[in-house]
Amino acid sequence: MAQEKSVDKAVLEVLACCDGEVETAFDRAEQVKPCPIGADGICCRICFMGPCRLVGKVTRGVCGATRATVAARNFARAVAGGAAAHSDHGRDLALTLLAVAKGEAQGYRIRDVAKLYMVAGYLGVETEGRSVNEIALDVAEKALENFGQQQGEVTYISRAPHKRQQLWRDLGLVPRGVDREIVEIMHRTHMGVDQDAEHIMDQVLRAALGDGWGGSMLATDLSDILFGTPSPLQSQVNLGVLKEDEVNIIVHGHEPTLSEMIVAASSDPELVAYAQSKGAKGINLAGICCTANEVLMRHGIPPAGNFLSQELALATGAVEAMIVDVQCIMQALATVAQQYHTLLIATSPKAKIEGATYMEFDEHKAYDSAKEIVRAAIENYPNRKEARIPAIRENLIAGFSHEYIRYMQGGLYRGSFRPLNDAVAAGRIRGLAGVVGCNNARVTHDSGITQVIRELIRNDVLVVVTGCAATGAAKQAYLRPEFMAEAGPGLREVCEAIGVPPVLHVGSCVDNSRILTILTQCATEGGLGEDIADLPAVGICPEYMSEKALSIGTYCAASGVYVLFGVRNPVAGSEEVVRIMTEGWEAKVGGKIEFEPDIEKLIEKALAHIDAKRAALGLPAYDPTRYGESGDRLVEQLRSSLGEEQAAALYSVPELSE
Ligand code: SF4
Ligand code: MSK
Repeated sequence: MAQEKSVDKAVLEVLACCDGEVETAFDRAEQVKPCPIGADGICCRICFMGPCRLVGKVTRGVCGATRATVAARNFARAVAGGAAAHSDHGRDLALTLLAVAKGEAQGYRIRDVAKLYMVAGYLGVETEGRSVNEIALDVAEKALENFGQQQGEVTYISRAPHKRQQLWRDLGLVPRGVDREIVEIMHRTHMGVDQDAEHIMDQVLRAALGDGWGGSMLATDLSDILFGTPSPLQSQVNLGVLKEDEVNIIVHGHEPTLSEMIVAASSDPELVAYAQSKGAKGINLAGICCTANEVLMRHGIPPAGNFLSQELALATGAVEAMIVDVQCIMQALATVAQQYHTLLIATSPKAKIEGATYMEFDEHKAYDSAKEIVRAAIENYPNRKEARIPAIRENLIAGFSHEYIRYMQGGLYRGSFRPLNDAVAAGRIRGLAGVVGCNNARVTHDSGITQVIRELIRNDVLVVVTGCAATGAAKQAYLRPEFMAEAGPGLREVCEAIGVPPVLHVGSCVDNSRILTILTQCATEGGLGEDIADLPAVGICPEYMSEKALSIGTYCAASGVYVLFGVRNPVAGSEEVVRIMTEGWEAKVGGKIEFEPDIEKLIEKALAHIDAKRAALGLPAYDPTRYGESGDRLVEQLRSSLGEEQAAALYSVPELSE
């Protein structure tokens, strides 16, 4: 039974250990049955004549709304929620950059000046003869304008391939301002406004584009400017990164503004000495969810787990403080924390949590706030009782920003996407896939994520990962270079030549915007068409749970990508909306969204799409026997001469010291 809950051994160990002692999302998923009408998207509760449940013979609500209108409105509001979350995150980073530029943000500085110049170029900010702070101030203000702008175009639309920009303009899909499109969804889906499902879904495309090419892309860029653009580094993952003899602090949520300061404070000599005075050997920092990805990508701080591990981390009894900000924080955490000694510290003025200790994080005195929070964690160390940390952790390599992916294909002066495009064109790499998104307690934890990645790699598909999917992959050792031994022969050759794993961790959920940049660079490099929709590429979200995942899927589809979701179809109750998102969007924008809960079928569909795109480009059909001479030979020779274990050791990441 427990076996079906997760494929993560550490999760299973803690679940077995705390069975009957603590209630988790795994238990509640069994107790709370989803309402099938709501799950299919055909329950309308937009006005108070409802809720109207359009099932069986009931095809219209009290106002006459059809299933298509209701399903489209429900989907639209979910995307608006997701786009708002990403975009508010981006806005907060712009406000932090503004405060840094004015010298009002204690502890922060501009870490990547080269990226600041690049972003200034995108935003039309003059750089000649100006100081870094003057440029940063204008960049922050231009970024903020993109959120509140009422007319015109979100600036980063100009970073898409020309053909795509033109298509969006012709279709009237270019977002005017990030916030405006979200507000317009809320207005249009109010009772008695937009009643045409396709017209509602057009606005969904426009608002989601404002997320992907607006809020999220700005969030990524501004984070890189403030905290550094990631490049490859080693770390570890899973609950075994918690330490018996140190003060364990977990950062959980999304925005790097807070976690960056916690990283700095946790190595402050004064606080380390304070931890030692309480009997601990030091301060050990780990992450959960996307905050984990932010601090992993830039500092190598290990993720303790992904979304469904959050309660279990506390159930180890070894966590002195879990520091949370916004998004994906389960309300049950406060109850779990109270069962152990953990201090759950809420920090965002946007997110008060009943049962948590509230310590507001003020970016204007960020370092002082962070030190105060870390001090509270240290003071809790003597309260720890029994710790049950599973001895399970895995090594990984992360930090593949799109800048680094370009750099690794030719260095600083000759970096390009030419080698990748050539490998795809020749059939050495069959295609490209982004495997992203959450965990969902309705399906076996990490199972869909790992099955999809494993099969794609075996079929010579290069995979990039973000969010909780990246953590799920890392826990199964997929982010180690030796995982290339599992790859198909052609992909293995490429990974050996460049020296990278076949699964590249590109960041957090907002960093799905890095995938848009990678796809744009592949599309404009030459040899694979001239638009994102021409590429043999797919986006897959096997275990989605959040509204943000729907926004990400929608902006990818609007950008020309075939997107497959696992779990279940949230608009299944309306054939018309299903048709709009599939054939309709494919004809209109070249991308589409399909929901396929059967993971084997999902993989088949992904590979069939990649092959169809290869054929449309006139590329040779994928042939797994054609390549792999160098890679195969090397690995096979090593295996036969040294034995499996020693051969694997040659590819392995050296063990990290404690
Ligand atoms: Fe029912 Fe129409 Fe009101 Fe929706 S908007 S709850 S369908 S009456
Ligand atoms: S944290 S949005 S569960 S990926 Fe970004 Fe993970 Fe999904 Fe939250």
